[in-house]
Amino acid sequence: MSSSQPFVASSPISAHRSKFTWKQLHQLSQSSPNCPLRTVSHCDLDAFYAQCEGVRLGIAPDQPLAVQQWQSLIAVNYPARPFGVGRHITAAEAKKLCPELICQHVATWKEGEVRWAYHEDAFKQIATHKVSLDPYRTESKKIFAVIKEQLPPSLQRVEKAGIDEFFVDLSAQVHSILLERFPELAAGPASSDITDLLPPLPTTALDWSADHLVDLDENETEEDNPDWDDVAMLIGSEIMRGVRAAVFEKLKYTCSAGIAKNKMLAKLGSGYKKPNQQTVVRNRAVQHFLNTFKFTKIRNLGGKLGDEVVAMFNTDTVKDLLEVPLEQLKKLGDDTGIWLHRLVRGDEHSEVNPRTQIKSMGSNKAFRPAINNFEQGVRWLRIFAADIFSRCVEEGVLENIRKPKTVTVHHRQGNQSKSKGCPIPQAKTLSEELLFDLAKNLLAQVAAEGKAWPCINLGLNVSGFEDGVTGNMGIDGFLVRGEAKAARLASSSGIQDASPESEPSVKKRRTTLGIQRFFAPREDSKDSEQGSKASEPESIDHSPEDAIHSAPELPPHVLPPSAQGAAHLFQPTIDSYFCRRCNKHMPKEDEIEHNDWHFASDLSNEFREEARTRPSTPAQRPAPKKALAKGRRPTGSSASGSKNNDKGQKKLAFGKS
Ligand code: TTP
Ligand code: CA
Ligand code: CA
Repeated sequence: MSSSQPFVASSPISAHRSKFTWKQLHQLSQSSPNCPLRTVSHCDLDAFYAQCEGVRLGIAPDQPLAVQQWQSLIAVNYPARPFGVGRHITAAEAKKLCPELICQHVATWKEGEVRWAYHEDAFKQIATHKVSLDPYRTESKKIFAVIKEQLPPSLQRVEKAGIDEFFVDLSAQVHSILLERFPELAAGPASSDITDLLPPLPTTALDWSADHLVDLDENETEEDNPDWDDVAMLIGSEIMRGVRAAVFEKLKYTCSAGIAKNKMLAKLGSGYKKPNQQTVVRNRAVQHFLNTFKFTKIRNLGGKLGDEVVAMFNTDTVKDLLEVPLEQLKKLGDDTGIWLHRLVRGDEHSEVNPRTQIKSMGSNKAFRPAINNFEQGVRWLRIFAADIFSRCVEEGVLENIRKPKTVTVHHRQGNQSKSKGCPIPQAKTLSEELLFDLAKNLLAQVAAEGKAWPCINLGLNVSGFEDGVTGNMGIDGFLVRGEAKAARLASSSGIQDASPESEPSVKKRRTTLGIQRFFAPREDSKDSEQGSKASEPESIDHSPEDAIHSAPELPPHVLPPSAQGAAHLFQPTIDSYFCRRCNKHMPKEDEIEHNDWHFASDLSNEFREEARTRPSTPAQRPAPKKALAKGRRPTGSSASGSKNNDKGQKKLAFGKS
């Protein structure tokens, strides 16, 4: 991984003027997603879990190595791949193909224990152990830190996009290097007109030697004069070579990178040549590059949306889709059609979002054989609580830096999924015991509704992470008051609300799903037992007792559709969030706040409704529809459905070897 310094300021000047303006150069410094000089990278670790195990155990990098979960392989290093070893075969089959293969089992939590460990016989213990991905999360954090260290603090924009991948918007740094290297750019425009074109660029030394370059589009030739966007890409590529070298030097991990004008292309680029390589998709090569792909390989087109497009237009190639007129694509819905029309042309402008904070975390376990009673369930909840709590500690809950707001138990019996959630009391410091108690109560509610056993999947999730409570009485203050009360009620009494009532609402929502069902968060990892993902809306229906009189005030962009204009105008991007309740797209970063708004406003509405219908004396009040136990009042929450079941198990294939 050598770094090149290909620019000489005094080099001959090309006769051709640039097609870019000073204004666009300025946009580059602002990391504007619409800047035509934009430079984005995606970086993905090679055979990540396998590298983690290799480094941890001091195994030579050329030794074939796979990571095993029960009988399956979940990561295979590059030396093992030529033997035909891959995720599709079992550990036993792999050993036959490659007798020297080392199969390292992932760490596991043993039922009843509160620490994970590497257990020798773990592969036999599917019934009593659960997988821990902690070791990989820890390495992921180290890698993230090294990447950030490598980039100038004031110019960096890094987004963690999965356990082993990152987006970096290199624009601002590229801008600063351009100005350093090219005095003609540093000098600024001769006139005050920022729409003037940039000076021609030096023709020498676009030295791409260390990179894999994607061939140019048909009507472009290498002899065509390069422009400043090519230089921007080259500088971006140099930066990424440095970043990758640092990750290797400090942590001994190799990764591959893609450099392009947007996230979608950068991501396709990082998978294009692996391992330990980087691919530059120059702007003039975009269509040529994209034409080689099936569109189902593009992020967000690998799932249901991709299937639907294939079925509708009878093709899975980008090339064929280019022929489909926009009007036809709009059969998928106007927004989706426009989005797709742009996407297959490489036109995508989602931001690299440096908010890398975890918004939710979950711990769950699929049971084969199923578990059959409450006590067994509770033993697993103890592990889940320990697992989640230790991760919460890393998030800074003890220092009150960040705190989750909600805890939810997910339960599956046959093909019936149920989720029950309650607020986490914010007044107390979060503890493992508290999480466990809340979880146990929630499971008790599930059990009390009957038909809970045998259970084939149980999970615990905390969500709605927010920065520590401050003095402001915005939504935080509102929720703190509401939650404290709700949690008191939840822990002191059984919580009602049988799923038959909540099921229809989920069904109804399902039928109204539009593009959002295609954008369900997808965790990079296949392991369905754990993983943190971007937050998802929790369906929480609190009782009137929990309600507060008025909904909180929020900035206009998180107001519901009836009250806002901004979200209406928002164009969906590869990363946008779709609110299924408002039927609107909005920037991903508004998701949490927006859902908080719904949460708060639901509480408020229910309170008002309750106040309106409440009989004047207690004696006149109707009995709870379904009380869990004698003397207990319905107070809680319920939601059911399978929305949390997208475990992102689908493999992303990018034509790797
Ligand atoms: P990937 O980045 O998809 O794959 P990889 O890093 O193993 O290999 P590559 O060099 O092709 O990028 O996934 C990252 C980790 O996530 C992977 O090491 C293990 C886990 N994972 C699974 O457990 N199951 C899966 O199906 C996939 C795709 C990933
Ligand atoms: Ca990877
Ligand atoms: Ca990955």
